[in-house]
Amino acid sequence: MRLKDKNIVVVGLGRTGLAVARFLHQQGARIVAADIADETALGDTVGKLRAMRIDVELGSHRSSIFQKADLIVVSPGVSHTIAPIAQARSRGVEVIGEVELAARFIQAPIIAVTGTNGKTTTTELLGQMLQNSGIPTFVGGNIGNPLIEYVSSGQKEQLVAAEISSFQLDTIDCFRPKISILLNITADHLDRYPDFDTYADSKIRIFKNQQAGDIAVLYGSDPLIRAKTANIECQRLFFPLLQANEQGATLNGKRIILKLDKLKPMQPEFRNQDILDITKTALMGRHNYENVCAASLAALAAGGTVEGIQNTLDQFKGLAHRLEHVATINRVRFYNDSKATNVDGVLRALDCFSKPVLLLMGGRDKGSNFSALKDHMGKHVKELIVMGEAADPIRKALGQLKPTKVAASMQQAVATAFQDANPEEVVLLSPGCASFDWYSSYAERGDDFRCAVEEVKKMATGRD
Ligand code: UMA
Repeated sequence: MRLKDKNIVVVGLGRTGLAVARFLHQQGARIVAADIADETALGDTVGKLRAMRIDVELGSHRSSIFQKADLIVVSPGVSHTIAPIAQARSRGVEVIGEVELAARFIQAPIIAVTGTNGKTTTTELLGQMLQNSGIPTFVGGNIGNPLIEYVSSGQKEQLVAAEISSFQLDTIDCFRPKISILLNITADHLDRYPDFDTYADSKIRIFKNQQAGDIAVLYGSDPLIRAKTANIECQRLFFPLLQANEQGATLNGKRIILKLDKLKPMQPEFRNQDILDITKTALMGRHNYENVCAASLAALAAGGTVEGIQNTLDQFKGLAHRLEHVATINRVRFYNDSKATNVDGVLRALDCFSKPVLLLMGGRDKGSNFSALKDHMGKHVKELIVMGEAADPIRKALGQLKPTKVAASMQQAVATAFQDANPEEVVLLSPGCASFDWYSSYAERGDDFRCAVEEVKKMATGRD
């Protein structure tokens, strides 16, 4: 792909947009960098762009900046359906996302991981399994470091393990992973997609360009995923297996049984029906064991060794903000699950606890159906504490089921929960919402929770 002297508009100037602009600048393109935010909101990004003599357009997306474009590259946070982009596309201008752009320059085979929940954990696990099998692997994508940064750096790893979101899949064209993973599809981002079907179809785009010889690792218990992938061209591996003629992995307690007798390439020492043991893993919950199955299958298909995979499972500590145990105070356990930004994430978290849970929810609503939590509220929750913009809709949907309190800050939510909790009970932040009402990211929200728990600890122990 030749970019020199091309007129390219980069839309959205977060981490992705800046990285795209840097890469295009390296390639000698003529760039306009656009964002609806103003200079103050974008911080030092604008200065960095101007230092490269890139034209910067802020405050709105004026149609005129797209008039002369040969190519438009959009960030994941920018919908490819907004009017000026749709108009440019209808005039024949090519519109792609950063993942598509990066993939055109990446020579190494790509293993792409998508799904509503569990993407980051699975991608991290996969990267470590391959590294521990002696295969140098770059890990990036929606996880936080755009793939285009890998291209710009000139790094050349043997494999690329990429977390890919539905937003990124919306703007692919030729992107073809050698191995794809689809972990699950449940309702999310319904503030951006018109309905669940459209969102699900975005996820299915991961298989769009896969061919015979490529591999798809699929969650086998979801009839929707089975139906939507029935006619894809590549080989399907399932977790769990439902039929005798299928290839994939089955979870049996804390053992994963691998059935891969028809799979190539494979390490010579791999024996069909080999078993992985997950007794030592720090990961909690069935959904995480499913993530382990998916990552293990993809790692094996990519040439990883059973030993490398097992070592990873024995050592993996889990990730911050995902069912992260942050403290136990007076025998009350505190968990930070700030990354649970949708209802399914909350369901999965609640399933991990047998003791009563004091559940902290809220944030910015993404069009979620909070009523889907009703059964789990009855089974697991002792008290609900709601906060942020979505406090009211959550309270209306669930408040009649269990004692419910409204908190004006994270600190107040944590202090209230601690006051109302008995020993052995669990205080769980699993918001079921985006964080952008009070915070810049789910990570900042999780950090705030951790600080609030620290405050409670100081008061409870009388120590500073
Ligand atoms: N903007 C416009 N026009 C618009 C809308 C937004 O100019 O119409 C601008 C905003 O003013 C802002 C910029 O776009 O300045 C933000 O773009 P961005 O959200 O794409 O920001 P990045 O920092 O590049 O982050 C993106 C991903 N963000 C989203 O998908 C919303 C990050 O995923 C990802 O880590 C990063 O690229 C690197 O690949 C975050 C995420 O929440 C973690 N992802 C969703 C999820 O996991 O559920 C999909």
